[in-house]
Amino acid sequence: MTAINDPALIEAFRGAGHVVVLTGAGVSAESGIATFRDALTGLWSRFNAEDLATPEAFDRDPELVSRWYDERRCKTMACEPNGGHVALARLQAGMEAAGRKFTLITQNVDRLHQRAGSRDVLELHGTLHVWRCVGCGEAKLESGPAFTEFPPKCSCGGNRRPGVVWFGENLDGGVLNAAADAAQRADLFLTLGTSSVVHPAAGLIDVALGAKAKVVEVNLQPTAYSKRVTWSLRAKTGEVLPWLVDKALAG
Ligand code: BV8
Ligand code: ZN
Repeated sequence: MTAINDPALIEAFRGAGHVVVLTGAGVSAESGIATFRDALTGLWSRFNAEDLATPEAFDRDPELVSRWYDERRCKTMACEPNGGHVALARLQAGMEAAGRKFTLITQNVDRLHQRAGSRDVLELHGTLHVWRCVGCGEAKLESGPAFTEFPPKCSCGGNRRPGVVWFGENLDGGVLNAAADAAQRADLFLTLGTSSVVHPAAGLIDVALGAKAKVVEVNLQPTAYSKRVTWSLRAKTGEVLPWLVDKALAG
């Protein structure tokens, strides 16, 4: 545990030529979006996230799985970005205005970072807001109300699935390479609101550590990386990030 006002932490922010950020579901928690492992409440509580978030689950019961994802899509649209999302967008704008580099990598599928103003976000696990046909591959942004049929159908007759990466599916190679490249080049790497158990996303922290970046973790619970990072803060990202970004961008 490190006191948040460690001057070396603020110095690391101010001196970083390239800041890289990895976010997880904890960053969206203060917007009212259940974290991935708490996502199954109410009628979904009898399921385990990992059991629904697989291609096998969709093949077995496309109606059930598409209902869960469309419910999450609609819930996300009703939520707002929180102070943590806004702070990260401010950090990107401030660093890029000063000619410094910034990369945001997210495991989240809710697009709250983009709604807060973050640009060029690397979405490792895709998004709830794009659905594609398993038949012809047509992909479309879905920003309307809940679907009326489950699974939603494509004009070709194929079933449409959420544009997320399920367990057992490969991540988009281009996105993963860009994320690994950024982690390799980071002077300062922030890992925010993630239990750091899902791979290859969590492996990006190893890449940053291996490349001798300074690493800051902000997470309510300790993780397998908490003892290996430079600073590990047990705090809410929505509370800590606005303060940290103010300090980082001042002076
Ligand atoms: C793949 C989309 C090749 C769907 C998701 C190596 C080692 C071990 C396992 C593997 C490995 N390589 C591959 C695997 C298997 C698997 C995996 O990692 N399994 C885990 C469970 C062990 N990985 C894969 O299958 C990946 N594919 O590697 O392809 C391959 C191919 C075939 C066979 C093998 C390999 C694909 C993984 C992508 C899965 N899709 N999402 C959907 O969303 O439904 S992952 C899902 O988990 C979400 O995206 C989520 O973001 C992500 C990670 O979870 P977190 O974001 O960390 O969320 P979580 O709830 O866990 O934690 C939140 C944290 O926030 C908590 O610690 C909490 O304390 C904290 N918190 C809460 N509130 C706050 C807060 N912190 C701060 N402030 C707050 N306010
Ligand atoms: Zn189709």
